Amino acid sequence: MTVTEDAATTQVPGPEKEVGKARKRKEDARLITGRTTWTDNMVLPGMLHLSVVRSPVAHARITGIDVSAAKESPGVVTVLTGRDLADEQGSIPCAWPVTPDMKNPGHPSIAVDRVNHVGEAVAVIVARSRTAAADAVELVDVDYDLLPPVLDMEEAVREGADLVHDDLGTNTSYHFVFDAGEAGTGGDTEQAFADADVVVSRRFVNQRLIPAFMEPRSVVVQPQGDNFTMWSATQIPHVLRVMLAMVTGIPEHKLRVVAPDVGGGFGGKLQVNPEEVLALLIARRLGKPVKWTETRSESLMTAHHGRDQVQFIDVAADREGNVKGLRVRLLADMGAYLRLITPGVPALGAFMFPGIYKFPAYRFECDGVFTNKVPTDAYRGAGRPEATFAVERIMDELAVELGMDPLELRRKNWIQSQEFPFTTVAGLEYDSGDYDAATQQALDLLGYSELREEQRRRRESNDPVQLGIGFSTFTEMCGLAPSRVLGSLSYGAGGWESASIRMLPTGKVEVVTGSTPHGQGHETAWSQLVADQLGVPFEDVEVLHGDTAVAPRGMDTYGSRSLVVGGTAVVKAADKVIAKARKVAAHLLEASEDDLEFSGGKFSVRGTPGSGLSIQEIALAVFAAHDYPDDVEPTIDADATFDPVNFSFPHGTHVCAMEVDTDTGFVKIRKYACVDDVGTIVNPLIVEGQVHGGLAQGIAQALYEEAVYDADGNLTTGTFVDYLVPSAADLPHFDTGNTVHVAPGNPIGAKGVGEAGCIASTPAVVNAALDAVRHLGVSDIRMPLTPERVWRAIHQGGDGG
Ligand code: MCN
Repeated sequence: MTVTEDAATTQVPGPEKEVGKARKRKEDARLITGRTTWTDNMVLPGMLHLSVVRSPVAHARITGIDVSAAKESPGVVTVLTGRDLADEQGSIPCAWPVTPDMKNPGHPSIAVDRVNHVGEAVAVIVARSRTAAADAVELVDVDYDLLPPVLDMEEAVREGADLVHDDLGTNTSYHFVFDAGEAGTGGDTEQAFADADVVVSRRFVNQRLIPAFMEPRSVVVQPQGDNFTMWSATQIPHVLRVMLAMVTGIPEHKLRVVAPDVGGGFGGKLQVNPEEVLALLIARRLGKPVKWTETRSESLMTAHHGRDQVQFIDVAADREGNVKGLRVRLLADMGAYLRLITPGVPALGAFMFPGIYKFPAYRFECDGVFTNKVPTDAYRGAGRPEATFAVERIMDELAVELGMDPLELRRKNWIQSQEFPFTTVAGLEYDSGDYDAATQQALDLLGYSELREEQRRRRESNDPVQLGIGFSTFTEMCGLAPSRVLGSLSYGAGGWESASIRMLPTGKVEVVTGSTPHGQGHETAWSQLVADQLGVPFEDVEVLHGDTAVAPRGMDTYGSRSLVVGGTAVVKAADKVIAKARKVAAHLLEASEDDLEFSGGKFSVRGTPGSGLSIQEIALAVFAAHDYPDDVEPTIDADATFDPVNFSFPHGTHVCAMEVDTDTGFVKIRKYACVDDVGTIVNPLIVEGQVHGGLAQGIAQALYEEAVYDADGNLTTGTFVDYLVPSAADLPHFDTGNTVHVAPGNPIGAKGVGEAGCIASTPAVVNAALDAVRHLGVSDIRMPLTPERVWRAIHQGGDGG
């Protein structure tokens, strides 16, 4: 990894500082060796096990359920159906109504009289062991009266189409429009297109993906009288507690939710799962602890999916390559129901389609469409990868149309470094950056000129293996907050974050954070922040999270928000600790507060730096508190919240060099270089790891992964044999670098990194493959770029799909 810094805009941490150190993650030893408590490891006395009977059909009326044989099965305690739970199950919440008239059919945790996708719960077995529960699933006999499945979005919106929910009278949940002309952030889009010299139009398919987190979903519920504790492999214990209280009627103060160590989520655990509701209802009904852990095939088939859009995108420009307008129309597959933020995912993308370019006019329209498939929702990037893919692909197509170099076209149209802060045509205020600097560094890392030369040689010699180079120059809105925006879009969640710092008498520090890591390394990064602020050793800091009884306030982890929002709350709490400790230090040192300076963790009287009291000594002194005046409290603990006024906007340039074997259709990433700007970097090792993980997922969308349904609505990619998650061996070496432009919106100066690699990489890879074979008449290849699709596109035309 390389880092370049722009002296005018960067904050370079000193060598003695923790921030900026490539610390190995303190949590990793226990995570990697499994010496921790994953939810499924938990065993409680008298605990019962749940197994879910799931619909094998996509769309049907339930005409009868016979559970008698299952009830007789050895070890089975009871079997419950949707009818048994109808009065108490409520509806799984959707917290993001994108339009006032959005149609929401409601989502039962367990189907009562109708199923709308394969895998929907129709009965729950409660048994003394997991195997007894699983065996009895086979004995439940359900009669289905089949209805035609609605599986294709473009069919679903046609006049007279079969309906997923006939009581709604339509398959369209909502029609969301953002028009920059009407919003006052841009000109008249139709006029811009009418006046343009060149218009390029494309239809892209952004295929359905499965989050495929490492640890399957799991939930344990323990009832104690009318109190309940739930352990769940969730990203959102705080939001979940609020939502479960609303859905089940269990008072919030009687419900504690704990996310122990969680093995990945990627947005897939940003959800209120039907099984969490069912576990709670059944534990309440039986007065016994219960556990549900999904199998891997249940996970692929029923945990929410991501992406799944058909994108119609038009770009208008003049002959010189100045972009004049952007028009986007989306069909976004909601699946059968609206889950926590299903409708909001494409709506979030609405603000990112213009990318880093100065489009003077922009119009976005999106239809959220119901189909008989598992619902979609957040998956790493949630709306932003889809938008970035479309704009970065169409910029290449425009360059071809104009006969321009794709990078030159981008340069001509992107925001210049001196123009920040820049308000885009979508109304966002981009904070800081330098797209030229990141691009230059990425080209150097790639060895751009030599590869272009090799491309020319291969083309001239008609080599069966052709070489292409693809770009993605991207930005994203992350650091999800501010509440002033999010709180008005959704109900149930704003965008602030909270932290508490407890100074223990022996000088050790407990940091309580509302951010809930599930693989991001917050314990390490937060310790680095606190070590610097308070001047205490990194090792003396412990970070507590994920338990609503320990960390009562929080908005959890998603949208690359934790450092920018949660980390800042930690810094602010540390500042309050220092302010409180200053009072105590003044009293103990018999000096005025104004005469004290705080440096390297120590208060000393100005002019006598050798003497004084460390903040850790003060923590012990307040424990005794024997001679304090009334206005000095016997604690220096502090709480803080942070709610920024804007998102943060990391950016970067990703460049992929790709070999395409024109005889076989096999593609191979020859080299991948990327330079990301995530503002101040707290931990370079974590940042590089986050970029690597994101790249793996973005490249997987380009080359390997797709959730495929057959004509009856069965998921045909329901195992890891068919759903191709790449391993490290399938991925190239990554050459990564950073430029650093401090984010003005938070005192750390950081921007989020958790989704960057995933958002940026997909179009770079597809653009590279197309660049390799465009001279053979190929102008699109549908993702994922399987050898068969690539071969077909080269030899039979079309997008190979
Ligand atoms: N960081 C840093 N310097 C920066 C930015 C971030 O050192 N300038 C560090 C942070 O301190 C934190 C990590 O990088 O340790 C990620 O920070 P951030 O960008 O704030 O993202 P979040 O912690 O909010 O994580 C959410 C993000 C998302 S949205 C998905 S999806 C995702 C991701 O993180 N899912 C993950 N990374 C994942 N990593 C793992 N292992 N597992 C997942 O499920």
